[in-house]
Amino acid sequence: MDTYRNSSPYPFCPGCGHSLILDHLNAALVKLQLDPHKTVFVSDIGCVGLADQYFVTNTFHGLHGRSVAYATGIKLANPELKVIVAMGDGGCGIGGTHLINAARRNIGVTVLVFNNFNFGMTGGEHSVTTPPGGITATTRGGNLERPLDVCATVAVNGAGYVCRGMAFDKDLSDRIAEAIQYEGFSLLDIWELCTAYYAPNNKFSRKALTDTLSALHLTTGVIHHEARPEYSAEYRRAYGVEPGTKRVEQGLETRFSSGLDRKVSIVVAGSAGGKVRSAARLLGQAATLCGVWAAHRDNYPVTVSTGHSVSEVVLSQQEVYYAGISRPDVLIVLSESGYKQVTHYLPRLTSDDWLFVVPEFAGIESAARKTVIDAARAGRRNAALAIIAAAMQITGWLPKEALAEAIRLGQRAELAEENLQAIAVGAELAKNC
Ligand SMILES: Cc1ncc(C[n+]2csc(CCOP(=O)(O)OP(=O)(O)O)c2C)c(N)n1
Ligand code: SF4
Ligand SMILES: [Mg+2]
Repeated sequence: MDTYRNSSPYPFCPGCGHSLILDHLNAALVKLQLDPHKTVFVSDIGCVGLADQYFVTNTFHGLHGRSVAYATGIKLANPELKVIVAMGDGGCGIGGTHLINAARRNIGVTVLVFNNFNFGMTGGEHSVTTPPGGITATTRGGNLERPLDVCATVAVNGAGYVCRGMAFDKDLSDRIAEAIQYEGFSLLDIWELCTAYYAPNNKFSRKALTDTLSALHLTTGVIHHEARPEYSAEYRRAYGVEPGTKRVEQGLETRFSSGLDRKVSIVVAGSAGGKVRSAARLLGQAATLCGVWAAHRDNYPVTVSTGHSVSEVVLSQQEVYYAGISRPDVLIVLSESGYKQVTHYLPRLTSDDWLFVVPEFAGIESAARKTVIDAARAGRRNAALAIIAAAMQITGWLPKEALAEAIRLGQRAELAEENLQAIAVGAELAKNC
């Protein structure tokens, strides 16, 4: 191919460095003769973010500062692609951590920083690279912040190829080509002029670029070049998988039918260690095996092995768009700490609802149909599942076979046996209620 540009002219202000850099990028692509179908041009936001649409490669345009994160995902999903990012100095500030992380991983992405020392698109505000004393829309008295050394930052964090240059450099396209050919993470910090804002506000010229480099003791050319393993290849080696290959779906196919004729909610209030969350998850899976939609939320303190553990499950024949519960149809109280979390539900329960409690809460007053269940036979850790099984039997919403199947499909044999027994205990208890 003799060009990777399409026929549209660039939209930039006269003299804007962005046009120069993009012409060098085009020359580099021509030199490398990359397959445009296997090349992805990821653009950031700002004037630089307009760039991708003038090229015939694949493109991706997203949020400000996130281009490197997108590029990382694209490379990881398909390591055969050449992924090139065009981002401004503004994007480097907003998405600086993505740059650092990409460098740490040495992911095979090439980043071209279109460094014009200000936010061009939004009116010339200062950025992380604005030189000391720089006059911008947001630093009228001169910039007081130390400018970020983009090259040193990524080099010290593991980037394999790092170079600083200027939009006016004759050999810029060669450096860009070198960077693209480098297998790991490569970055070029390319200094240039924003002729609408930074240059006129600071009488900044080509010479001023060089003077600023010396004043900041910065050098140009290839600053760092080392051979390091590239992340997407390492990932495939370490995990023995091809990123991007389709996973085998392990869906829960409908095999049972449910007696559910409306949207219902079940709240299970217990304590840490009482397997409340796993019992609620099994309930949701059993519902799915019956072709019922299920939403499941948990509430527990950050210190996971102590305190309350409350799970809320919403079941419906239709998709569940709202999983909030103002009044549960079934409330199961298993422990004091769980009880304290759900007391607000108690006055709302009506005679249509069910309240299942272990014997120590037999005294709770409620308008609901109260059932005291002693699930001690199932063991303290399995009481939640046993009472859920009993509740499903009493309400007729889900068959116990669906719960048993959810256990068999998702649990290790030793654990499955214990849980299947809990269901059997629950079904037995339901008969006596
Ligand atoms: C998160 C976020 N903050 C702010 C903006 C507004 N915004 C759009 S372009 C821009 C400045 C872009 O500056 P730079 O990345 O240096 O690109 P240039 O315009 O100089 O090419 C800003 C701040 C945005 N789009 N997203
Ligand atoms: S505002 Fe600045 S960065 Fe944007 S196109 Fe104009 S000169 Fe270029
Ligand atoms: Mg800029």
